[in-house]
Amino acid sequence: MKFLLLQVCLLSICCHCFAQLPAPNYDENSIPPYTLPDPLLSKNGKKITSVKQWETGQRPYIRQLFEEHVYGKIPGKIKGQHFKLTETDSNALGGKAIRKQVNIYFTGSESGPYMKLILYLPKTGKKVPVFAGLNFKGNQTIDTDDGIAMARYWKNASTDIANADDSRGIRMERWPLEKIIGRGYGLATAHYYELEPDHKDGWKEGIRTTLKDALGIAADEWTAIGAWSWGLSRIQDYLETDTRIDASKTILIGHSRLGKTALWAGANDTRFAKVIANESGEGGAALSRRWYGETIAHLNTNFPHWFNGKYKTYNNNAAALPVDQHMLLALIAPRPLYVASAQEDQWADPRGEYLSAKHALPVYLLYKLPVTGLETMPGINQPVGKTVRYHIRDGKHDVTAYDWEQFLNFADETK
Ligand code: GTR
Repeated sequence: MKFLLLQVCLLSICCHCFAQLPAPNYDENSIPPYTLPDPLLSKNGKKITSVKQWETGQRPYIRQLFEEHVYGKIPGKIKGQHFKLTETDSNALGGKAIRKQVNIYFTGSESGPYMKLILYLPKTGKKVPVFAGLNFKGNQTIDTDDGIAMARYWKNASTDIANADDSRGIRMERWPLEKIIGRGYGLATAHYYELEPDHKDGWKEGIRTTLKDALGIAADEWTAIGAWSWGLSRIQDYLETDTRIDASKTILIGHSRLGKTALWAGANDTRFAKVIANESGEGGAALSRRWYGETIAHLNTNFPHWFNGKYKTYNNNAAALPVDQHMLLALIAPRPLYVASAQEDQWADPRGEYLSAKHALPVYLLYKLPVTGLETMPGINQPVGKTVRYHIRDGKHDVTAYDWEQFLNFADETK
């Protein structure tokens, strides 16, 4: 009898597990039919037909739905925030660039929380547009130069390096500085851990705790993705003060979880002129209602700190969400948007990322912007689309030279 009870118990625990976390689906033919919410249908069932209706009513309403059901709140900046230039190297990258390192102090105090920003600029007389994005493993990983200040969290949850110096330059391929500079752009980046360490208890050390009183927001009212997004806006605050930079043209870029972050930051902060989400997947560009690859339940189980409490109620029930991710992409309109996928990154559902971009187009069309090219999903390595661009390249989940080549072309072509 006892044995039987134990078996029943184990079975129900297992069923519970499966109910929480189904195996990912990778079969197009097994995707149950779904209906996407219409970004242009108002709360009262009225069709939105003008930019004015979109900007004054529908856009704020949809942004608010994402805040409430998915990513949590986004506070503003703190009075007293200030910047301290800690280094200028006029001969960085073998003389090709200017490098600046800046501490962004989030409050009036230098003993309060801050973030280390690194900035590379071409040596031109003119103001330049800058690519801005967070990095995964610290500023010292984007170049081997030992003048780069070491990240405070160099040994983070996703870093298996034995000592700090071994991490120098390990992510150079993801940040092709010479190429970016050579094309006339700057690059600004900071380590995302400085805002909130990326694990379920990271909020206790991160700004959701350390800035709780200064921001007037409780830790559980927002999320790790919210905290990282907030940090991107603080980078933009700095860029606006630098006379060598054209901060009206900042191109926000993020990969994977930081691609989700870039989209949420771009949706909240319209100072970002363009947004690039590379392989941002579930909870990023990919449609949640399409049962393919990672699901909401996977996200919430593996990364409970990324999204808010309400989002957990949609585990295995994406149809109940009042939004889907094409509506997040629509919040970027009318600004140029790039959604990028990789063929071997099926976990992120490339087709779901493409469809999401396509279904955001009705909002771009309100602005009468050119949006052709996304009618059908393109083949491998064939970027398509004008204001909203999409590619799926060959290879795995990563940021490659191919991706950057397309992003730079996109930045040039969508001035
Ligand atoms: C994965 C996660 C994805 C994506 C990725 C990343 O484990 O399931 O949603 O964000 O991490 O950030 O590299």
